[in-house]
Amino acid sequence: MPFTIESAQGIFSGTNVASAVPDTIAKFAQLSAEDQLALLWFAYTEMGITITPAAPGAASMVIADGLLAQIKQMPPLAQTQVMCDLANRIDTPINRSYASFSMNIKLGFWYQLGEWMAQGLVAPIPSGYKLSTKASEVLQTIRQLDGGQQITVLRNAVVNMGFDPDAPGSYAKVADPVIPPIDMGSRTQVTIEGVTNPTVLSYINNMNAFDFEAAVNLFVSKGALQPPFQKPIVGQEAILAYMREECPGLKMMPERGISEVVENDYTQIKVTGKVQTPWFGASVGMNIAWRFLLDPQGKIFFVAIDLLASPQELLNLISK
Ligand code: ECH
Repeated sequence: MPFTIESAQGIFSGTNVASAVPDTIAKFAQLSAEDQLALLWFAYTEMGITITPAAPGAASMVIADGLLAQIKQMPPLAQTQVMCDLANRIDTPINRSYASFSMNIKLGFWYQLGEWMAQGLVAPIPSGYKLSTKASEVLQTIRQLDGGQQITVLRNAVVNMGFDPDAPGSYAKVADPVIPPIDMGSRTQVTIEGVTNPTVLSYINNMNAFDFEAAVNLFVSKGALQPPFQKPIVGQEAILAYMREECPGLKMMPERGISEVVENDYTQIKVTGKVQTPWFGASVGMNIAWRFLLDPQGKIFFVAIDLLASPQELLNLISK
């Protein structure tokens, strides 16, 4: 085989990704639980953008309702303890339930706790809480990130909390309901300056219609999708499970791209543009690149999604 997933990861290697994000996440992970929670509170409230809890999965928030109700009726000290335990990722029944939630339910769970903290129904971060020097530095770094990078750090913190007895990164055990795709008549069609490849256009159009089966059928059976700062997810079945959890409600707005035939009649295509998450809608546009490698039959062998370092990177279509 001319390409392996490993070698495919190197296409368009001149793409500058937002490495400040994994760096910040690594520094954040070293802080105490108290500092982590306070820092998240400061970062979240300072961002000043509003969240739409009606994001996909909101309908299945009932899954978290029991846990939320349990926490709400606890005395304040016990509430603080639960939140610290979540951040400390120790083995408790609450932490195990939390870890079984899908990504959107974890986000919805913290969104609700945040609302209750603001209303004084759940123990807030003590007023006058002073961050350690290290935590202040991390908060300062977060302030300097762009909106898309900030919400990636926040999401990562939320996703990593709790106690998962299985391998980290295992997909949610409590499945989200499968969201029906948008009907054919109401689908949007994108255009991409410089790219007319039907597979790429079809990928974006299917993703925007939440038609994940159709999107996955564009991949070779052992194809791979690599999300930002993650390892590739390999095989159609795993990609479909991932998309069902992570992609409902995403809006993909590709802008421009470049397409080139490479060795053995494979085609590499880089597309840059923006993605919006249903949580923040149009108020946060993430600058991203898709780096596709298509086989000679036009099937997706590999696609990496990168969070770009800066808006200038949207114009970087250099082939190396
Ligand atoms: C409070 C204090 C105590 C501790 C905590 C708190 C609450 C925090 C809350 C945080 C909420 C954060 C949210 C973050 C949402 C982030 C969403 C992101 C989405 C990125 C998506 C991308 C998609 C890319 C992809 C493409 C593909 O083609 C294939 C698939 C895929 C404050 C109470 C914790 C409430 C809501 C970053 C980039 C384009 C790879 C998915």
